[in-house]
Formats: sequence, C-alpha cells, structure tokens
Amino acid sequence: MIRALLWDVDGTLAETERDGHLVAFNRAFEALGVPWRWSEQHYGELLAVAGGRERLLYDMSRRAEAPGDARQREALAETVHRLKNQIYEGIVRRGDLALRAGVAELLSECCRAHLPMGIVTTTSRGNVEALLEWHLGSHWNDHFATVVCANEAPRKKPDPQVYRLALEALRLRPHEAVAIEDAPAGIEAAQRAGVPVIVTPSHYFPACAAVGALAFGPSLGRSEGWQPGADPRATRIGLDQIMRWYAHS
Ligand code: XBP
Repeated sequence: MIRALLWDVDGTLAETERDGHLVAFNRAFEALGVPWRWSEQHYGELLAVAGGRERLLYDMSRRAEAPGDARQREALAETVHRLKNQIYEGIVRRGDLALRAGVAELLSECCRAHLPMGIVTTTSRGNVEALLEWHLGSHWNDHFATVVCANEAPRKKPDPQVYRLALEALRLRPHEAVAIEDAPAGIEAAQRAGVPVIVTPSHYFPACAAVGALAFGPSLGRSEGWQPGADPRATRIGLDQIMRWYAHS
C-alpha cells in the first residue's frame, strides 16, 4: 500500500515556470531598471540551475551588463528575487496560473481516500502558499500532512534533502511514498531519496529521461501515452491506477 503521495510544485501542479516565474522575473527587471530580459528559451536553459536567486546569480556571472562586483550582484539578486516573488504571487492571485489537467481531481481523490499528501518543493514557501490558497482555499494546509519548501530544505533539488525531510515528517520509509515530478532535478532528488516517482514532464522538459520511474506519461489528465500503460477506459490517472503501478513495480 502507498502510505503518502508527495507532490512537487513548479511544473507539476501548474506550468509555473513559463507562465509565472519567467513573467515575474521580467517584470521585476523592468520595474527595477535592470537592463536585460529573459526569453522563454533562455529561461529554459537557466532552469538547469535550481532556485530563483541562484539562477539570477548564475545568469549575472555571464553578463557584461551585470555589476562586476560579487557583493553588488548578490544585493541585486536579492532585490530582484524578492520583487519577483511578490509579482509571482500577484499573477497567481489574479487566477492566471491554472492547475495542470488531472491535478485537482487527484488531489480531491486523495483527500476523499484519506491518503496523506505532502508538498515537496525547493521553491520559496510564499510561492507555494499563494498557489495552493488560490486553488484550494484558505484552509489548503489541512489537505497536506507535510509541506517542505526551500525554507526548510536549502539544498535544492537534485539534492534529496527535501524528500528526506518530508519522509521524516511523515515517519515513512522511502518506498512507502510515491512522488509526482516533472523535471530531471526533481526526479533525481526523489530517486536519490529512494522514493518511487511518477513523471509528467512539463513545458520545459518534454524529453526528460525517466529511467527507473514508476510511470511516465504526458499528463495526469489522460490515460493515453503512459508507460507502463494505464487503463484505457479511464479519463485520467486516478489513485487506483497509481496503486496498480505501485503493486506491479
Ligand atoms: C523549482 C525551482 C524554483 C523556482 C523558482 O523547484 O527551482 O527555483 O523556479 O522559485 P521545485 P524561487 O522543482 O522543487 O518546485 O524563486 O522561490 O526559487
């Protein structure tokens, strides 16, 4: 039996990178008079660096227009990142970040089945709170047995720290939980912690390799295109399907 379902946030619950963080970074650059903007493609490349602030610092280290002094770059990254997160929360609260297909249904199903769920992300807590409050209401926290974010797990994915902390909070052994992830860093973090992982690639990671995944498919909102195959009579991936994959693994 699976004893908990662990959700990644960015890219898994919603297309937050393309439609949220990227838009917010560019608005923050503009508001602060920073003389560059990130294209969708460039942001995709920068996603190799986990963490919004770390991503900014990495980009600045390769830009002639960025401050030459490391402390000035740190200060600028801090300021941009803070404003980016405020703008991101505004985007979420305007309803501009829909959940990916099948996510709301699976969340509800887990609640009805009293299957404990966890949030396991290395994004900032404020971003998670905004997204889940918008979609699940002010008592969103009641739906989750644990919520572990970058604030508690500073070693970002692919480091397994965030998964280990979640397992510790839930008092579970790794194979008693199942994770849902969308990107290579998250898959690696779950696997290094020993947690079986279901992969639904997001916009930026269409071809991410999912060697050793419990299941790999285009969307929780459909049963076609999954490996191993899902019940073709189902219209989405439900708990029964996840339990079947788990039992056969
Ligand atoms: C996603 C991230 C984050 C977000 C931006 O982590 O790498 O950095 O892109 O959020 P996960 P912050 O896959 O664990 O959800 O700006 O708060 O870092």
